[in-house]
Amino acid sequence: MKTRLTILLCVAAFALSVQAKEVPLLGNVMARETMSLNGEWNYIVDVQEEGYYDYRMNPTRWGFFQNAKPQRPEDLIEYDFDKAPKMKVPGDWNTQDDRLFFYEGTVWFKKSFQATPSAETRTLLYFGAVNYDCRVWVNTREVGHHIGGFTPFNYDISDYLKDGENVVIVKVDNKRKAEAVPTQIFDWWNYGGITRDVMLVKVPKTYIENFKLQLEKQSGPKAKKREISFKAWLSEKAAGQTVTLSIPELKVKLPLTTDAEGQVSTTFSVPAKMLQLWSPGNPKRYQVELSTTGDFLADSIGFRTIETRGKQILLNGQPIFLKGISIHEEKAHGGGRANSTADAHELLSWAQELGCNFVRLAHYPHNEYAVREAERMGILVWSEIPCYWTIAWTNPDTYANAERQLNDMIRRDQNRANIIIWSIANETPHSPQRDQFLGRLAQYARSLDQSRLISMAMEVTGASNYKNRLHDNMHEYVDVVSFNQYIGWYRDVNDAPKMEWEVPYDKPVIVSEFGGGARYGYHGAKNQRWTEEFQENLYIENTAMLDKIEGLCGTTPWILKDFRSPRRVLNGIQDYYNRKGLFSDNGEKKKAFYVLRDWYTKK
Ligand code: GCB
Repeated sequence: MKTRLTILLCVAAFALSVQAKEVPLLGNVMARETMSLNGEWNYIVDVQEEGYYDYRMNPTRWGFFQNAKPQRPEDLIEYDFDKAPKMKVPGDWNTQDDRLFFYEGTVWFKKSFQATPSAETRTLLYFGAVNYDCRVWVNTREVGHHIGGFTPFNYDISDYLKDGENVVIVKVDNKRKAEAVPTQIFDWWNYGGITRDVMLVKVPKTYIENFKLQLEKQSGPKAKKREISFKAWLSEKAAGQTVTLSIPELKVKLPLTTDAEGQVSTTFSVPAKMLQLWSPGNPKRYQVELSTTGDFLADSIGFRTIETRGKQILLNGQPIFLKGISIHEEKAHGGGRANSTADAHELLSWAQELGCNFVRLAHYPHNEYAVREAERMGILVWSEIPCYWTIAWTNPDTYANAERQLNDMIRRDQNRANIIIWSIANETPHSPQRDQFLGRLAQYARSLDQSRLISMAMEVTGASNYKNRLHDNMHEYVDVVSFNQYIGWYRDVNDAPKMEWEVPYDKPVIVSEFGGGARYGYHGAKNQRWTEEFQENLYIENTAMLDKIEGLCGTTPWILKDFRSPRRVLNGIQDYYNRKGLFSDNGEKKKAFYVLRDWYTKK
């Protein structure tokens, strides 16, 4: 009886020490006062989660997050972070330790840092992304648990810090699960680890949590004034605070007073003549500043409108053809997760060489550097959450997870002029449950952001006598009807020239994928699989076929570069790479590159 009581007390004490301190996502983290925690972190590979569960599979209070050290010679402690090897954060573990190339499981990370907490400020611990499931402790106290591998999150750790040395420990688990988003199967490498930046962010006690600034839809091409709407919210429901918005180049300076929710919102106008609109040909951005008595935030923001009219997509009121390409977040050379402006620049320059004005950042939200670099270079973006293939449509936790990822994707990037499409899914099997799940997601996206288009990559559902028909109940929810098709690769080899298309909706159409595989340097006849000639011919026939689709407003062929995938096992050809790239994994151009480039030149 006594033992049971002790156990209960221990469990209660353990539960009390576990307090979630997650706070809503901080917008525009790059403009804040930060201290980077990037660099070398010690790591311990923990196949059986020995550092979290005891031998009865109950969470143990003696886990690795205690960062324990023997106090007496006879003490038994079977781990030691300080003797463990180190790896780079941000970074995936698969490409940093040969033993972990195929590893899917738990790895613990530890970093020490110096702090001087002050009562006047708060400190947030910000993670750009951790794949997939992570728990975080600061000075042995758990601060939070996060799932989802491609979106940022932050904890207020002010009350956990001490003067001098502090320790942060992160348990990362990238095991695939049926109820996860993405689910158990997906065609890309499941890179594990702390894959994006980690930092401490110093903010005042009440800080500007996020804001949204956007150009309202055209009031007609001849309008003398342009309307811009602005909304900002503080971290606390503090009424009567002044938030000043200024855009010096546009001579805007607006002091606004917060309401009971700690929010300000307004719409103001600027002379149309004065405002240069952001576009691929002129990616103009304005310096925007927000200030309160204790906080200051600056960003470079572009103004543009995006809308549809019948089967057209209009950028700044003008029809545009989206010359796109799909991209995975993998480094241009050698693989591994990309996470820097330089990584992004290399991939995006290749896209520009192809003649692209648009990229599909597949199949999950890419890092913020990539989105910002594309914006600076004048490249429009389709951004997506990983609702890919067979999601657990009836599981409420899965829905909550997907919605959370959508929320954080939008909240992070809502001021990026180049993002024009939020995509909520890719190639999902039809069912009423799916429609309900995705319909809800589409409505949620719209409730957060009415200034962009919503789409998803659908599939061709019926084909007979060379007639392809798209039917998807989700057509009602999207602004742009997009679909993937693999004629010439997975089906109907040689038949692309005969194909007809029917997309029975009065909405713009994007072909969000087409393509086929080729091993760079492998040559042969055009009907020989895996040769560059096969892929070249596929692009010739597909582009001619796509020209016949009524309302085609853009394409994002699959894919810019060969990328790692565990599903691609063919020795000597694939070697764990999906070979549908127009560039090889070493950056060499395949013949099909030139076909697409020439087609885009004519568009
Ligand atoms: C698709 C998927 C993409 C795959 C591609 C392929 O339809 O959307 O993730 O990698 O096909 O290569 O099969």
